[in-house]
Amino acid sequence: MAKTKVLFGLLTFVTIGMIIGALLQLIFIRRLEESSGIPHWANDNDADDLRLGLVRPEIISWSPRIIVLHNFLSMEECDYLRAIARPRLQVSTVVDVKTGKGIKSDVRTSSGMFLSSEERKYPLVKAIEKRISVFSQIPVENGELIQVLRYEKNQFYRPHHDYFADTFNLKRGGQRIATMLMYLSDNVVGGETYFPMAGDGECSCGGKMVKGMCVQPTKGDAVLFWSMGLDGATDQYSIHGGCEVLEGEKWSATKWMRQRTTI
Ligand code: PD2
Ligand code: ZN
Repeated sequence: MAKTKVLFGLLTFVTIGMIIGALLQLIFIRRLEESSGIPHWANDNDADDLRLGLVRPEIISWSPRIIVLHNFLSMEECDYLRAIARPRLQVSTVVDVKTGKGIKSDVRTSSGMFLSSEERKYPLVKAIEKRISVFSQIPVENGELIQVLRYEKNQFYRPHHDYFADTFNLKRGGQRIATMLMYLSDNVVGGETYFPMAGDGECSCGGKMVKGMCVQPTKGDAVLFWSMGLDGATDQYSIHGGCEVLEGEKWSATKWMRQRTTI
């Protein structure tokens, strides 16, 4: 009986010792994580919306100012935007400098649609708009409605500026300051976004070697570029185009941002 009691006591002692040891180890690991700077963003809705820790910014040019934001959208966000856009696509237009209205043109041969102001309130769209606003440091209200574009084989968007050359479009919201161009599809050959005045190298644009910088349309990545310089004047160097798609379908989503609120 005495032996059993001793054995039981020993077992209890060892078990309690093991539990305390495990707890001490957990505290130690937690402290180590905290000191290494790895943040604890689990269950943080803001961090989820901003994809903190997932988005990787890469500055590719200061003049014109261009930043590639790798992993900016999740695959689900890309698929969602494509799904709501597909049934509503129409032949894309460009702004007529005389009237400020949209007109069909062979400068741009894609199809596109705009999300509605009602769709801006959908949680997924809201999260994307908030992310665009934080990474660009431009208020959500200054953003135009998101445009989704589809380029099929041989379609392109000739080099142009996103800032307005007409006065009509300046009335609501002022000039366009910056553009966030998000890529929604993979497996595209060609379809690069091309900046002829950036860098002093060469790149492949729709299969042709050109002077400037080209950004590959990688699903989930985004390119943020500025139509105005740090001096507040429109930046002619921000000229850019969508290279010809050689294989596959390129889908992109554009958010243009203005000097003032558009709402
Ligand atoms: O979709 C593109 O690649 C593209 C290229 C240049 C879109 C725009 N500009 C635009 O929407 O302004
Ligand atoms: Zn453009």
